[in-house]
Amino acid sequence: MNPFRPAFPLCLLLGLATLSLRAQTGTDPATLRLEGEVTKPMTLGKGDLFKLKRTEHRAKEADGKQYTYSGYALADVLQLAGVTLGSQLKGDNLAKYLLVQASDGYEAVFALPELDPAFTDRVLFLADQRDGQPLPDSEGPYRIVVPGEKRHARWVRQVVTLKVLFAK
Ligand SMILES: Nc1nc2c(c(=O)[nH]1)N[C@H]1C(S)=C(S)[C@@H](COP(=O)(O)O)O[C@H]1N2
Ligand SMILES: [Mo]
Repeated sequence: MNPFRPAFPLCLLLGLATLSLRAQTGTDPATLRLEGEVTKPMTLGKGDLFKLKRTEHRAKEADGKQYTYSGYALADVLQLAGVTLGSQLKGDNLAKYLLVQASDGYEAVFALPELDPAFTDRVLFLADQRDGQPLPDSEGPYRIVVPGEKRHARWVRQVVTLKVLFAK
């Protein structure tokens, strides 16, 4: 018998198992793109984020209830791809901004100093949980949280791309 024959059904089985696992969790772990003015454009898998320190924020929603969002600082996420923050955020680099894009086409912009810990103590982050649970598909897997901002218009739901761009 051809020794390579058993490999085919095995691959098929593994493929199907992966597909069904994805269907169960409802989220594709590799959907977040880091692009533009970054050293290393990349598609993030959940494994990349697990390495980062988690941050959280308690927020009052429109329904009057308090929720705790948690996730990863945008500065840390962007640093995975390499971005000019900290000591590099000066001169021409001050004309760069972050464009956040969602799966429904919604977009919002942040100036880099807004998310740089060298400039501000406010930690803008990419939330993947609320009250310890993964965000529902209607919001997640990733949503921007902007602590202290009075309107939640930049709390972009269903984030698919983080793009660093030049304003000039
Ligand atoms: N992807 C996406 N994110 C979005 C929006 C949107 O239309 N699409 N609307 C924004 C606006 S204007 C507000 S006020 C908040 C509302 O969030 P909520 O539905 O969780 O209350 O989501 C923000 N994030
Ligand atoms: Mo809004």
